[in-house]
Amino acid sequence: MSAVLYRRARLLSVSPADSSVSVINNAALLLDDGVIRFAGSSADLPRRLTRKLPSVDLKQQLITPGFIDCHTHAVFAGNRAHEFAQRLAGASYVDIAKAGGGIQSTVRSTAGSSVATLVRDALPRLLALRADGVRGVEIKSGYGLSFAAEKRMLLAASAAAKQANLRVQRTYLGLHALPAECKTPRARKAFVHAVCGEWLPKLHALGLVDAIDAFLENIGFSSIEVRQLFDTARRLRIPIKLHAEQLSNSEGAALAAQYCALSADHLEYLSPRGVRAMRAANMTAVLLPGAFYCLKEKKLPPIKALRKHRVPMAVSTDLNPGTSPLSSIRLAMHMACTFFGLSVAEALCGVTCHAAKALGWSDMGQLREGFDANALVWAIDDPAEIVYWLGSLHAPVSLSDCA
Ligand code: DI6
Ligand code: FE
Repeated sequence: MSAVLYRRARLLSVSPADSSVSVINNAALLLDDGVIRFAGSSADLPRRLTRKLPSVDLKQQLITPGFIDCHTHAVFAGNRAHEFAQRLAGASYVDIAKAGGGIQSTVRSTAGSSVATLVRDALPRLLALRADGVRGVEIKSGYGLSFAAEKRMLLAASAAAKQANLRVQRTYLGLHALPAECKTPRARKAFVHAVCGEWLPKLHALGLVDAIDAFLENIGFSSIEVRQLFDTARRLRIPIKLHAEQLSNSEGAALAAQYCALSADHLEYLSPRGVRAMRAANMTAVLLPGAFYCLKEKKLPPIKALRKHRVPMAVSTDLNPGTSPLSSIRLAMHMACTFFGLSVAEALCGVTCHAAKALGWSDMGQLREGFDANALVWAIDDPAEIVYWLGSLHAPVSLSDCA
């Protein structure tokens, strides 16, 4: 790929330090080999950089960084439309899970699926995210629950993301649910031991694990169990994430902070202590309004406290077959604003610079020199329109497609 200069653009500049955004008018972008070499006001563009370069007139269109969906379970087989009907008839997520549905239902359809089937099923979801502006995605395993099936999920995550032309972080969600056959305390212990002592080191050695995650919850795993996973991850230097405080407060965010985790995610029941611990550990709070909405949750994540303590807030779809069958990052942003009270600027930072931080990616999510060049072009006037329109109207196009 050779260098191209894009002229007469309006650049969306996001500021991770204070979650603000601004627009640089009459700006230029110089891209070379997938990397931004210059982004800023045309007046500041060094002449020596642009000599003899092909250039494209963007006619003052708005350019933003490619979005990052930093929490998804996009690889799975089957769906849970029948549970949606049950929930409409009054059953709760926890009732359904206790009756063997929920995550177990997706495990039954996913665990026996081949990599090819998992890729085929995941691809349309990833392409839907891409059409909405996503250029980087995190994908979790967690519906396999055996070494072989989790391995297939992680392989499918790599392959599907590649086919959808998305950068990917593959997260081994080792402690998501207990296999149905583990009925005794002893079997439970053996499962946790296998995940932490055997499978994680083996999957890591195969180069399939970019991060790990667990579901710390009454209906999930205890802090003692989650600690075992975190201890192995720390020993292997694998970045840590946690589903924390989604349905109740277990002080999971504070536990994750002890391990300097990248993020704690969901957080509706996050305590003041959890907020302070996240700040002290420089963690990102990942907000998942799609799950909040589908579960008809009433408790809001403590946005004001997160803001006050300057904990960066990322926004993501949580794309999964149970609690958030949502494949639009823009709808997730809209919900984060309407339900959680985020500002437009916070929502835009939430899918760019803060989402990058939630994944430990230091070269994506901003239009800056040295950063990933996967930028988006929007046929809109006001950046607020990115969040405001509902549905597929005004979808962005890739900057690299503008010739
Ligand atoms: N929390 C969630 O929202 C997803 N996993 C989790 O730990 C839901 C997964 C599912 O219901 O299939
Ligand atoms: Fe999740």
